[in-house]
Amino acid sequence: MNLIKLTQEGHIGTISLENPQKHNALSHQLVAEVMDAFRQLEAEKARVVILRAHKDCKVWSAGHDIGELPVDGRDPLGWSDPLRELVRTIETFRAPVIAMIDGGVWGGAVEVVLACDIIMATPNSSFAVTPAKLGVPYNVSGMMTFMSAASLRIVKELAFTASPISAARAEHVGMINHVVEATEIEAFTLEMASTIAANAPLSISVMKEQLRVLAGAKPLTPRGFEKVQGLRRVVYDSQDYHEGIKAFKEKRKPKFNGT
Ligand code: LCV
Repeated sequence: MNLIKLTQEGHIGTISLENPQKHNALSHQLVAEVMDAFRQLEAEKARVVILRAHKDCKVWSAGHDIGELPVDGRDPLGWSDPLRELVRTIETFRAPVIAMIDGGVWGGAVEVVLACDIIMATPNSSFAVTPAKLGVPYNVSGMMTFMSAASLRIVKELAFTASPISAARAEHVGMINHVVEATEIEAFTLEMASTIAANAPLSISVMKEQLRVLAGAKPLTPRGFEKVQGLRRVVYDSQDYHEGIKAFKEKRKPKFNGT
């Protein structure tokens, strides 16, 4: 493991993203290491996991590794995409996962954070949902993660503007649990983790799974799902999708023309 750090103290595991050169972009390799860390913590019967990044990072995670987004007509966010696998790993991990945020969270990394059970952030943290900035057609379960975390109106503002919102605004709208000064956030998070770890793990585990199943119980007909998938294909086959990725790689603003 060289892109993350895994530590465990008693029943509390901590996974820290440690790839500042790439702003902790959620590459196949980084996600594979995080998922391996979760497997180890599962085996160690950890009762709480803290998911954080290295100290004093300006960017907690830059989201999906844009260099790994397919441009050959494949769904960029299909079932086996690393971002999708990481979100499912967090959601189904049998113990609570606490996201401890300091810095900017971008794109799919916002969904990873929202898939966590409890979120703390420092005042200078921000959250930007970026599909519209890149021309990416976000996927159905991903949109459900957002809908479970904020009101539809807030999700639409985040998705349509692709602009970052502050930790204070995110807390105000109930998207995150606490805003805590950078000097105190580690102790604050550890204290909450210790409280949870001292409670009954089986009871907490079943409540986490109940809430996941209930939150995901949405009426979506096969015809409705196939319609959405068809619309998404139009997007990831579009010139705009290719332009969004090309513009990022060429470090310039994209020029979208709606085709
Ligand atoms: C690969 C990167 C990345 C990156 N991938 O530093 O949600 S969806 O649908 O959009 C989904 C598909 C998704 O999650 O897409 C990714 C969404 N992420 C973003 O839009 C954030 C893209 N990154 C940035 O806007 C900037 O890097 C921020 C603002 C995060 C930091 O800006 P800063 O000026 O501090 P650089 O941009 O210079 O980045 C440093 C290096 O990290 C690479 C970037 O290409 C650069 O590499 P080089 O040094 O080789 O040029 N990098 C940053 N983000 N998501 N690589």
